[in-house]
Amino acid sequence: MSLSLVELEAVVREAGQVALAYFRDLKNTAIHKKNPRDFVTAADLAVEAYLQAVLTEKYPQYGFWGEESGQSANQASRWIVDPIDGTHSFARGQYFWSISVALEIDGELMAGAVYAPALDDYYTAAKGQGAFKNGQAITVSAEASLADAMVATGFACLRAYLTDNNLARFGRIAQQTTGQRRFGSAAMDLCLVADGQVDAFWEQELNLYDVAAGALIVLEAGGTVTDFQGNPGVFPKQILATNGKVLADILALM
Ligand code: 2AM
Ligand code: CA
Ligand code: CA
Ligand code: CA
Repeated sequence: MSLSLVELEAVVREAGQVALAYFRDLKNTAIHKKNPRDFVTAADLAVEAYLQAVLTEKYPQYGFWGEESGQSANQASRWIVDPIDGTHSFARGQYFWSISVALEIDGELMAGAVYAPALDDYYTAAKGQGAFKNGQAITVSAEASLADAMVATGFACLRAYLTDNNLARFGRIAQQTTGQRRFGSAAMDLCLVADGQVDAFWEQELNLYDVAAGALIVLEAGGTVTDFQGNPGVFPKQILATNGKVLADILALM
């Protein structure tokens, strides 16, 4: 079968139901630490197993790469999956976590879906076809003044041994902007840029499965995706997404 966005939505929404069953019963949901600051729950594993089984069955021509299970043989064209982005939030019963699914073919992002089951918000984009939230077209904000901007970041890199751990950068940008948020799910943060809810988002030390779907959604909503020097592209170790209008001012502070 060739890719159907309607089919993809049904699959990702069903994966959301798998996650919600655990989310509604957190007391009985097993949580392990992969390392002191990276958690995995029974829900992460169940959602990824579900997506791998269904996507591989429906689309045998594409390989699979998931955060928890790793990479299948075919990686030239592949699904890139983060079963739960924002596991720490999930495990605490908070609402900002998402399922992120991207389709990449020969290094090019072709489709992306980010679903926040606890909010029932479904974001999607396909290359050249625009970005959508719950079926409605979305675009980045029109905010052009950094002083009036609302920005979001994350601290996946907040490790004692990293000298560039985002705290100084956050301080610089926070002093020049009106609003700052830290939601805890990079995939969702990118969708908030795409939907104009924030004007920019940046984070360091992420992985492609955190940002692949969200980056395409930002681009299709008319935003920019660059590294911290402004080079266009999806660089998970240094990702900056903006509405385009505050890009230059943010870059000057990175
Ligand atoms: P996760 O919930 O899938 O692990 C929040 O700042 C972002 O950082 C989320 O996208 C989160 O994804 C990711 N993250 C959390 N712990 C991390 C770690 N130890 N290394 C890299 N990324 C991490
Ligand atoms: Ca993780
Ligand atoms: Ca993640
Ligand atoms: Ca994850």
